[in-house]
Amino acid sequence: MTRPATADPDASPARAPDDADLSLMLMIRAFELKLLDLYGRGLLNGTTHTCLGQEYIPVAIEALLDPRDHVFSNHRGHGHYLARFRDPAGLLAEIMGREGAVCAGVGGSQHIRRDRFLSTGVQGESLPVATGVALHLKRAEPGRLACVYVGDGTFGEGAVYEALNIASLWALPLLVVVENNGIAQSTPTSRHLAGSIAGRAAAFGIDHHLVGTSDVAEIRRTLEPLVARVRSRSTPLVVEFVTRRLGPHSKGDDTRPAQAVQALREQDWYARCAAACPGRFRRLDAEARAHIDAVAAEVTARGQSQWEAARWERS
Ligand SMILES: Cc1ncc(C[n+]2csc(CCOP(=O)(O)OP(=O)(O)O)c2C)c(N)n1
Repeated sequence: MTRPATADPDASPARAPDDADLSLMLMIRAFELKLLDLYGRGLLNGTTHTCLGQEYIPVAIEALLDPRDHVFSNHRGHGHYLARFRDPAGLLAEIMGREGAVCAGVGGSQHIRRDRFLSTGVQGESLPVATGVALHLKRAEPGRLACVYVGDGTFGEGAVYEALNIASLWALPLLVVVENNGIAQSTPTSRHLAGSIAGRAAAFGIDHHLVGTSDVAEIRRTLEPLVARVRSRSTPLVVEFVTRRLGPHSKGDDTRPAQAVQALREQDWYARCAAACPGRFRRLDAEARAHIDAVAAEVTARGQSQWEAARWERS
């Protein structure tokens, strides 16, 4: 689906999530803002892509998954990781290369492996890998699925189509979550995607569902039976979220006019939830920020992580 970057697809009346979901969304938001702050103060090395504006997607999806399902994430994957493990200290230590890092600091922001979670910064790489894992799950663990998060821009990668072809042909339990934020780095979706994501799924005979709301309860209600079908029938499904990237692509590289970004901010789930339940929102937001401030202070004070090659080779 192509659309102007400023369209407001989230027309549903503002309803705030329950405390647990809202706290998790706010924790992810606070984490991402803290990364930009640390980066701005010269305390973070390398690169990092925040999911500001998209936090509700993994929060909604993760509740539909089982810990034994596999999750494949991408370069914009902090929210995917935090929704699964709720471990901001381990992730921040990983990004900062400090003791206690999830992958001893060798993966950084984009390349994380933990249990059945794997992220990569190589666009399109996770689709074929997730498809292979879905084949394994179909044979060895029926009822389990592989969930892969992918951006609209990554639909320009040929590997995506090889994976969709095989997933459909072999009826594999693959859940493809497309985070269509209307832009890929600096190129609007309307200028890089011919046709639509739905049309591309249809070309492979794969069901497609479009989500235009950021209401996590509504998203789950709609997706629950569809995800159950991926498990029971072992068939792939593409779920496309119409969402918004509020931050730059990585740090200081936003090419969009300031008014366009401002328009997106006005449609953000954060603003909607704040308006829907101001008192509860303020309390939970303050708690989330205080939690992440404390995590950042504690992790920043840790020593450098040590990479023990032997330990990783054995695992
Ligand atoms: C194979 C490959 N090509 C190019 C890049 C550089 N790159 C990183 S993110 C990105 C844009 C991805 O856009 P999209 O899939 O829409 O995800 P978004 O950043 O919008 O979340 C590009 C081109 C890369 N990491 N890997």
